[in-house]
Amino acid sequence: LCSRRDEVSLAEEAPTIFSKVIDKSLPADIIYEDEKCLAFRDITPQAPVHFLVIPKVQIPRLSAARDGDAELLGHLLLVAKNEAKKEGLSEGYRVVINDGPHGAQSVYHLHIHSPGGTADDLAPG
Ligand code: IU
Repeated sequence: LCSRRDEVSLAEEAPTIFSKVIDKSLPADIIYEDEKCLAFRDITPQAPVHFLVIPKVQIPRLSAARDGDAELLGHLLLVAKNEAKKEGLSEGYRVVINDGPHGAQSVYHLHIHSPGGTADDLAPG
């Protein structure tokens, strides 16, 4: 038996606040939605434009992703770049995934950060 349950702690597998964004029980500024994912504005933006792209299935963190998630992960990246274009980030932006305690991950539902704006806002860190 090899389920995701074997690979991550129960704490990490628990539903997060993002499950409530997905089921619409928590209001969020959703900028894109399809059958596989959602994009919404970060509640504490770190740049003039800062949105998150999340899968509707709860993969807790990137390190819990499996080979079978390849198509979904690629889809999330393409949604990030499509939304960045819609947001007018023609000069560029960052695409960031925080993984685990040493990666400063705070919400254990995989998410891609796409912050963008002026170069000053995008200093490394
Ligand atoms: P992290 O990569 O897990 O550290 O990022 C979590 C992000 O989720 C962080 O930027 C928060 O501001 C953001 N967020 C949110 O947009 N809405 C929420 O209700 C919560 C966190 I809780």
